[in-house]
Amino acid sequence: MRKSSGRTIIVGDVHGCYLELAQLLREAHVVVGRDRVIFIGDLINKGPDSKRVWELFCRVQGESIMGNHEWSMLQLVDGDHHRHAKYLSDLERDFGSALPAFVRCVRKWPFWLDLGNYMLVHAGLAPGQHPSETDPWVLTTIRTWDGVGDDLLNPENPPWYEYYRGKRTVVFGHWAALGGMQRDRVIGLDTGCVYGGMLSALILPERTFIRVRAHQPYHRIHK
Ligand SMILES: [Mn+2]
Repeated sequence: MRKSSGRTIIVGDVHGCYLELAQLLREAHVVVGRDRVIFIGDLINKGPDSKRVWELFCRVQGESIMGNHEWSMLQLVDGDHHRHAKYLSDLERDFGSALPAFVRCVRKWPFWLDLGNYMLVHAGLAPGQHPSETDPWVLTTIRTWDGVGDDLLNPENPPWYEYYRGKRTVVFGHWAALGGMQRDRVIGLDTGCVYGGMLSALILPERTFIRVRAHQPYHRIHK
């Protein structure tokens, strides 16, 4: 059992940036078994070293919610069509014989996590809806809200968090172009490490941040 004195360290979108993750966890002085390390999803793809990210995730006894990249991996493994099919062959090459163990691990990840004062979700929430009644597709991909939920990415529409009225502070990733954001009850943790930005973590209960600069851009950003 974890001691109550442990911190909770919530890590933004890693996307295979192993070196930056290792540095972030070092700077956070993570105590394995005492501190709770929770990832916001999208540990894999785009960056250089998804497998080593997962190995480090295991070493710190990490937990994660589902990112759209892990979810699309499960869909591909299960034989469903997905437009990001090319990522699976990259993962097969990167993970080799360890891929089935990673897939088994990811199948246990929830789409959201309620920490009491904080609600964790990879992309965001639909207005007025608890994540338990929200389509996982929305939870893992939403950026903007069109009034009905058909078009979750249109930059002409307001960001989903403009509509958020809940009590808990929502912590999310997924939207690197925001460059991270912090409001009263909304915290964005994706600071675009894989695009040459930074890797961010939120430390609770202090509500402080640690940020590590990317060693280099590993992938081109697209909207
Ligand atoms: Mn994402």
